[in-house]
Amino acid sequence: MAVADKERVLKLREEINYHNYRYYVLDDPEIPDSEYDRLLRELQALEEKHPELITNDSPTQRVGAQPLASFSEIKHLQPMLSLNNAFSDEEVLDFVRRAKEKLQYDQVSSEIVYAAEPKLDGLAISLLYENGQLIRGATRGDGVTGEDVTQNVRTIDAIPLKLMGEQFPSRLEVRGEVVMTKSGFNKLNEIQRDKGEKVFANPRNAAAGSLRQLDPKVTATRPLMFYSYAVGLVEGGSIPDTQTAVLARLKDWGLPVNSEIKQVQGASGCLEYYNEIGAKRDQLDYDIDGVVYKVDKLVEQEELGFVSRAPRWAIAHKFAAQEEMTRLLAIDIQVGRTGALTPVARLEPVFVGGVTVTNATLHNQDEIERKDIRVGDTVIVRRAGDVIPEVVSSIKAKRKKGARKFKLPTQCPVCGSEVIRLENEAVSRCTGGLFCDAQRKESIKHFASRKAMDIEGLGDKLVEQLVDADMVHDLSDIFHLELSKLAGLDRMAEKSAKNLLDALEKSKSTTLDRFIFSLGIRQVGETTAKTLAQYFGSLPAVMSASEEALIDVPDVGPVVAESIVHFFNEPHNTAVIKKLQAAGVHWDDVEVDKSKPQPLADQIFVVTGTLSTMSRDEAKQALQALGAKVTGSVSKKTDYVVVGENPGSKATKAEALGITILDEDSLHALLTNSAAK
Ligand code: 9MJ
Repeated sequence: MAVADKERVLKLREEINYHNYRYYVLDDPEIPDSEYDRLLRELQALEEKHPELITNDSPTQRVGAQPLASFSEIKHLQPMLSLNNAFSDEEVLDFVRRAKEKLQYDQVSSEIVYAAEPKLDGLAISLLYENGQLIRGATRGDGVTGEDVTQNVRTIDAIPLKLMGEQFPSRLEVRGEVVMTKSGFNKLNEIQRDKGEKVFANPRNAAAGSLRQLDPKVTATRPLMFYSYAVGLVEGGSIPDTQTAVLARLKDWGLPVNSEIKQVQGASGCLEYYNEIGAKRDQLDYDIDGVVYKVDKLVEQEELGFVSRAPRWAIAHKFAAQEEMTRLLAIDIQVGRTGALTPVARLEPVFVGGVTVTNATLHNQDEIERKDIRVGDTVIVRRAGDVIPEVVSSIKAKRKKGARKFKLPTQCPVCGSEVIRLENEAVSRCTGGLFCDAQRKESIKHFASRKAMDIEGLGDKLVEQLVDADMVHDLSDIFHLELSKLAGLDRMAEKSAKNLLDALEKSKSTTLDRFIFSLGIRQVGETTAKTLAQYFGSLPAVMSASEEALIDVPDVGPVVAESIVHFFNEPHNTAVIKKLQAAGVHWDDVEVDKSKPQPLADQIFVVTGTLSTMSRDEAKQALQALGAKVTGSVSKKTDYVVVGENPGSKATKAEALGITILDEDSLHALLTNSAAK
């Protein structure tokens, strides 16, 4: 029996290591996580039964060591390099030219081959493998000596405790970067926030903090990944003769290598790669801060050699920094279309993410408090990709004495109305509605925008002028603008005034869905507006729809339904709609397709529990397509309750009321039979 167990233990370890390799190195898992966990649990159980079978490289032994009091120092067997940086194309051209010169390449007719790699923004580490066993892991430190983080490194599933194959050198130092995935970082911060613990500023800091934990149990819970990009000492074996082939070999030995790495030729190949990766940057699930070019042939690397500790054969081509430091001059309040108050940071201009930034969002009151940001502070501003710049944190050490905490006003800075914040909402809102100039401006901008009424020439600046000059109070006023008054406005020639009036006239002929979208009803975007138009066919039908009727519309939930009913219950909204129609805004009603057979017309259904072949929403849509009404709660009026797995109280209530219960098979039968009618 013990022999069988021992064989099973060995087999399980092999299988688990293989699936780890499929997952982390090939990025192509063969089995679901649940199956992997099952294998691991089986191994744990067997090892518990036979503790004498436990080995240090068993996949169960990643966590286990006791917390340390401090980290000890480790001298790398070969120093870890640092890279010179290039911040412009010219600097890359220079780097390439110098390398060609030293290698005696013809500057015009021949090109050096480079390995081009993303520059991962994490923490560099060195792993030492002896006879294929992971012996220790160390941070880069000063390049010569680092900290011993072996216990923590062992908890990173992507790092093999044992190399694969047999041809590996007897001693091998593997260098690479530990990074935290962006998705993992976001989840981690959510958890930290829920626990009331410190949130991390960015994935790099989170990765560094996780690796420098004295308790490996904490590190084990952190979503860390590792990519290899170099070797240090190689003893008792050999490696191939190019960087590209070395990385391929590391991969064969079970070490993860980044999949974006590519061979390129010459400066043009390098710069092309830089642009390619730059364009992809936002889609990658890890942060990078540039790319690295390495002369591919190791003999050429040797010939090029070093200047102090930086190689002449490699360079890091950096992206424009996404985070910079600047001063927070003031906090202004912006009032949006729906009255939401957004605190906006006015900053001393700073070049970040490739543009000069003077404003950045502070999101809301809670965020300002969480980050403890005060006017006058030195702050870190982040602009990543096309995302709105934001203030990430403030540097407390640089805070001036007497800096005061910020509080959102209790009255709207634009109209003076009361500001309220609903329970469970992060946003504070002005209650002024269309009495508030800011909300009025924003709703007119929205009304005129391309996807709404598409009024050419009625841009943001003009809307602000019109409201400030008291020429427009509500949406309908824009259709009564006069040429003489318009032409009198700043930067408005008679010709453009005339064009605007023409555009206004043209826009009066619109479609029902555009008109619904234009009204700026909260929660009603372009798609919902289209759905409502198609479902109800006419504006009066939408305006008189009850919340129950609205919930029946595909993709309309209770929050959207409530918002729609609320909007049309406001007399000033209905008055504006009347005035718009009186001004000539018109559309054709939409034909609601009633020609299809409706075999389930007037039958009321409730769908509850989890269905295995379709989602509840799909079931709802299928029933509705046959004329059924699908509601959210069971009552005496309900005709059928469709019950999936784990149905809960609705099924109990249906039983109590004696309502017909359908299981998933019966639902399919009903749908098929009804459709055939
Ligand atoms: C990063 N950080 O991604 C190197 N690196 O090579 C890559 N760093 C490096 N290579 C030699 N891809 C020293 C550092």
